[in-house]
Amino acid sequence: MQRPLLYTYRRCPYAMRARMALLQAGIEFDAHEISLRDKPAAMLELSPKGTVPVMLLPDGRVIDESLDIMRWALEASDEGGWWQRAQAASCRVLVDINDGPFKQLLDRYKYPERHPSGEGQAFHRAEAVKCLLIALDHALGRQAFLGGDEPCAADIAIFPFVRQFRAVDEAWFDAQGFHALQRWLRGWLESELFERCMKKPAKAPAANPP
Ligand SMILES: N[C@@H](CCC(=O)N[C@@H](CS)C(=O)NCC(=O)O)C(=O)O
Repeated sequence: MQRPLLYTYRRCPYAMRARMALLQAGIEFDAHEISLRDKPAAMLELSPKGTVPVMLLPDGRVIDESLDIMRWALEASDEGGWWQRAQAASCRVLVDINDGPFKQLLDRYKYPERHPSGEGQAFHRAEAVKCLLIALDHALGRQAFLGGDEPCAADIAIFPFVRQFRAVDEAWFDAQGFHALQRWLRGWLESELFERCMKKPAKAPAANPP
């Protein structure tokens, strides 16, 4: 095996951030798109916890946390300083909030039917705004990206989750007046990096065409 193999799921925000980091670092990799309902035995053998992304390196090492994959990719090739800028305390705090409380609230907002007891969808949406989105909007009102004037790993670590949050109710999100956050989100949605990360793998030609 010459290239890393990434077990991935196209719409998973954790897998998106890993793919974006690999692409940004210019690392060629093979992607194995999985079904979350029917995970490949080979992937579970490498990482029994059963989450994507999982990356198998040519030397046999396995990395099965998205932030670790990002670090591995960007440390290997970080001419643009994407990993280094994301180590600022302000960026690390935002990524921690994103992966912790914000993700929990996002799940409750996105899948209210899975959390029938307790507070309702609007409550979790409002809490998610207080928990992360206001801080993001303030940070992005001062500078173009989370780590300064240039993009960094914190931007691509958080962007897929904000995208998912907006997708629950785009009209509501767009009416909230998060101008800086919306500008940043739009920039990433329209970026070449995101387009490449979402490209469906070309179907292999049939071995015996009809
Ligand atoms: N902490 C892990 C979380 C990854 C994760 O939870 N991925 C989800 C998909 S978005 C998953 O694989 N869930 C397992 C499942 O749905 O069975 C990481 O950062 O890589």
